[in-house]
Amino acid sequence: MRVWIVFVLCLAGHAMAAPTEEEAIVDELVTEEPVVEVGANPVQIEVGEFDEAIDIGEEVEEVAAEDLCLNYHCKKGKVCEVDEGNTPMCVCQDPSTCPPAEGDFEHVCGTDNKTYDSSCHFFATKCTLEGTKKGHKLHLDYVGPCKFIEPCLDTELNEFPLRMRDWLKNVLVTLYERDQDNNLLTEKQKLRVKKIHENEKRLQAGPHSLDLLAHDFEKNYNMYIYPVHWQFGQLDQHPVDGYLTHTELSPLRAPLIPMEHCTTRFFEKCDADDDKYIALEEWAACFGLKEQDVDKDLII
Ligand SMILES: *[C@@H]1O[C@H](CO)[C@@H](O)[C@H](O)[C@H]1NC(C)=O
Ligand SMILES: [Ca+2]
Ligand SMILES: [Ca+2]
Repeated sequence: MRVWIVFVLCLAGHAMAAPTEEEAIVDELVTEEPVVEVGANPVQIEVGEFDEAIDIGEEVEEVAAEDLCLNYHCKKGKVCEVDEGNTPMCVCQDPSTCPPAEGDFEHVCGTDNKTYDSSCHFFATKCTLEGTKKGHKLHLDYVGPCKFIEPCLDTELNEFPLRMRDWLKNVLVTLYERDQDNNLLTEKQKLRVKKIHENEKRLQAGPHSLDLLAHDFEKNYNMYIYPVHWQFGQLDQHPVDGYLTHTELSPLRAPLIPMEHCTTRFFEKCDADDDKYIALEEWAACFGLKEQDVDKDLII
């Protein structure tokens, strides 16, 4: 079973903070409760929600004839059907067969700035547009209904990586602290995070002034190298190739946009060569890492 990670972004005071004790639950998915609470801070974010969007291919496994669809996986927006020749295949899901949304929190906003009832409705609709230019350009933009998002000013854009970097470091340290039986981190990862954890000069989680964050980055630069790589590795999964597609970036980007109006601009700028992929080198540069510190081996 997939492990779902609920991160909490506490954005009060315009600061990204690490998850607090009760709020960040790392758990197997056992409930179907609303996972994204928009409105009151802190906002819970279900990072697992969007990785279904990833094309996992249409793989066939040996199954008993009676249920050929049982182990036949279709990407989100498609469902399995058996054709006349008894061959299972993935076909577009009819959006009307999606479970009805239980509230606004299930709504998603597409890059067409249209609100869809749920991510199921979104992907089913996207599937019907497959092969068209419109379908190719349509992505899930963010969670929640479409809304007006303030333009991101240049000064704000420059502040964004400072807070994001600090937040990544805190997420990782928090995972480490709760890792006793969950095995969220591999032994190798734990060793690396242990060093950050033991750093006495480490800034505690919580809102910090931008000056302090900038100062800390300069002073404790080495401490930030691993968290930036780690996050890239978390996202670069389908496939693991050193590049992030829009879909791979979605688990991070989609919940962040409604709260952080510079998110879109930040990730657009990250793709420095504008090829629609964020390469590890581009990602690292976005977070202020030096070229010589980009290391593919840190990810595995
Ligand atoms: C997107 O839709 C929202 C809500 O309908 C609207 O307020 C906003 O201005 C739109 N944004 C763009 C970029 O058109
Ligand atoms: Ca990839
Ligand atoms: Ca690129």
